Amino acid sequence: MNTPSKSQTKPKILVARAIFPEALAKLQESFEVRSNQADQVFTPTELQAELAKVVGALVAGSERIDANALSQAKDLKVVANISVGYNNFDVPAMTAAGVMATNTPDVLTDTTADFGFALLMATARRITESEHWVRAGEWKKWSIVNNPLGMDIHHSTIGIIGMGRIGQGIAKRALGFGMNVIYHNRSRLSEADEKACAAKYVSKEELLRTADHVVLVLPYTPENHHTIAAKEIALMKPTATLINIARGGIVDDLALAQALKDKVIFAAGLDVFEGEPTVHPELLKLSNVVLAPHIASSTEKTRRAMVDLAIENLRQAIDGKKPPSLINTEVFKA
Ligand code: 8YV
Repeated sequence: MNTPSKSQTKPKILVARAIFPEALAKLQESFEVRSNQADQVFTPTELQAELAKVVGALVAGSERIDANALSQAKDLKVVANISVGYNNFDVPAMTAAGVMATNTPDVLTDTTADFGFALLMATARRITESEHWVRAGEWKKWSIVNNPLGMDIHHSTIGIIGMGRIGQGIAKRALGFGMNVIYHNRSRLSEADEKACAAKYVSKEELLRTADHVVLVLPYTPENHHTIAAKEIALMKPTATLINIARGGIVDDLALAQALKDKVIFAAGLDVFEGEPTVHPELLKLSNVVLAPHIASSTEKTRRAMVDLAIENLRQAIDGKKPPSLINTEVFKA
């Protein structure tokens, strides 16, 4: 960063959600920071007014960056997402406004793949349900056949929908459990990548029919809305589990709740929800679903790495350099 001299005024930036205090202090050395350490999510009107005052902003998935948010932002050069997924960005609107959009790929791949596996294990082996059983004093009812009986992970078939970096990370972990890996993706992987994951490409229908565990890791786009709804769940085995670490809206949560209630499938593990942080009340009533509050990337090390990468993107853009993870490359002019 070209640190401004004392006589120069520092560029103004917005940090729209609370970040680690040391990261904020570092930013304050180079920028005049409008921070939101109270972590109250801005309303669209507040966000629009905030963006009007700054040249750069650090945001998270809770901030929708669209034409409305950008309408007063005459000096804004960059919005850096602290997230790899960027369905909170209207990228064409950002490009039209000449605003660089950046995200945080790679730094969270392994942590998120670990979590996908953890959620799968918890769901298939009924770990949270078992904990409630213990806490409720039900253990005395233990018997060979009466305690929570789960589904096996090892040597079963895992079906991964969305085979990007995180999907491939999950596939590689599955190999350690002797699992058979099948996947479906917009485009087929290269032969080398398929080999590295020992993964077989199949249609979405075949995957749903044959997988013991279906894991969703695809990005949210309007075309992917309700990729998994009642019709798709009906194709799955009654012993199958469904894991969603992708985005809310990819699964029809009401249809899933109904299917779990009717035992159309065995169980589900969900880290993301339609309309989160609100969870569909029908899901909350069920014991055969493991619920997590969108924490797949949430380890201290990874969240710090995400914040650091987002800050690096912001700094480079404000300095007139190409940010390392620029999404709309056409906006950048050297
Ligand atoms: C973020 C995520 O924590 O990176 C992503 O796409 O879903 C999570 O890692 C979340 O989006 C907050 O911005």
